[in-house]
Amino acid sequence: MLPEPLLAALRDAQHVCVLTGAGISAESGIPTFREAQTGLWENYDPMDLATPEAFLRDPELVWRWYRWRRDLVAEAEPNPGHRALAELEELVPKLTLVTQNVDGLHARAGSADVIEFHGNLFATRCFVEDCLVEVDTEAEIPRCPACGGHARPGVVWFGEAIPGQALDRSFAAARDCDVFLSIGTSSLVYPAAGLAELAKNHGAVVAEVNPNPTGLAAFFDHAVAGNAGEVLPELVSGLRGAP
Ligand code: BV8
Repeated sequence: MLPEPLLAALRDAQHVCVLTGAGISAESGIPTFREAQTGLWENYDPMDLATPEAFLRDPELVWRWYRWRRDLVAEAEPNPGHRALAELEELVPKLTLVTQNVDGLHARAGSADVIEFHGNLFATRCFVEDCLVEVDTEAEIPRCPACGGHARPGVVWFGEAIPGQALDRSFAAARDCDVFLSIGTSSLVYPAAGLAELAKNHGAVVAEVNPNPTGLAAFFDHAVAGNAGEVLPELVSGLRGAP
């Protein structure tokens, strides 16, 4: 399933940059961002709930949504796709892993240095001061212990800036890498979706792994149609020289 030229480029690469999206966590049982929300949330559009406006309008509803997602993720386990990326760190001279996901599964799979481009579901920040806070998130509307203002999930909402260090490190890696792998993302959300083009413009071989070819499929040098949980272990075996 894996094109030999892609494996050859990976074998020669000094620096591989990987961008993951919700698709890599789909095989852990976590609904992707755009597929129909299940159960209680089928009447809500995630694109609306993941905004500061939604939080200001109805913080209790937004917290219920995030608590539901935290519970979902707490029950989930990393899958072979996450674990293959953790192994990939040992097989290439330098690997930069950027994830749009907020579920923390890459770290739980053993990836050492994950750039969380959109924050983390289990972090909590003060909505007023924007500092990290420890709060009782079972409260209907958690409050900042310092200022008493609303506490909010430590994720990046639509219309909010990507954390500066994550942005800088990800763009530097896209410019510097020899191979860029875009895995399990619809490539619809910017600036994350712009990383592949930046990599290609700086000479990288770019590939996507997705069972459903995205709108960028024709742009990629290789569009591997398959599930991350199957393709990535095969990629690792190919690099290990296993048949
Ligand atoms: C920004 C965290 C500027 C929250 C997320 C108006 C105002 C401001 C900005 C904008 C605007 N209009 C447009 C924008 C830009 C906007 C944007 O891109 N909008 C899109 C929708 C057009 N971007 C932003 O707002 C960003 N910020 O631009 O700031 C700025 C600058 C300075 C100062 C102030 C502002 C911030 C975007 C971050 C939003 N937060 N998440 C939360 O999770 O609750 S994004 C959200 O979408 C998730 O993080 C998700 O990861 C991400 C992308 O989705 P995907 O991961 O791709 O998931 P999706 O479901 O779409 O696709 C899954 C794919 O997996 C599918 O292709 C499927 O086929 C595949 N798949 C399924 N199974 C498998 C699989 N693949 C492999 N294996 C499988 N088994």
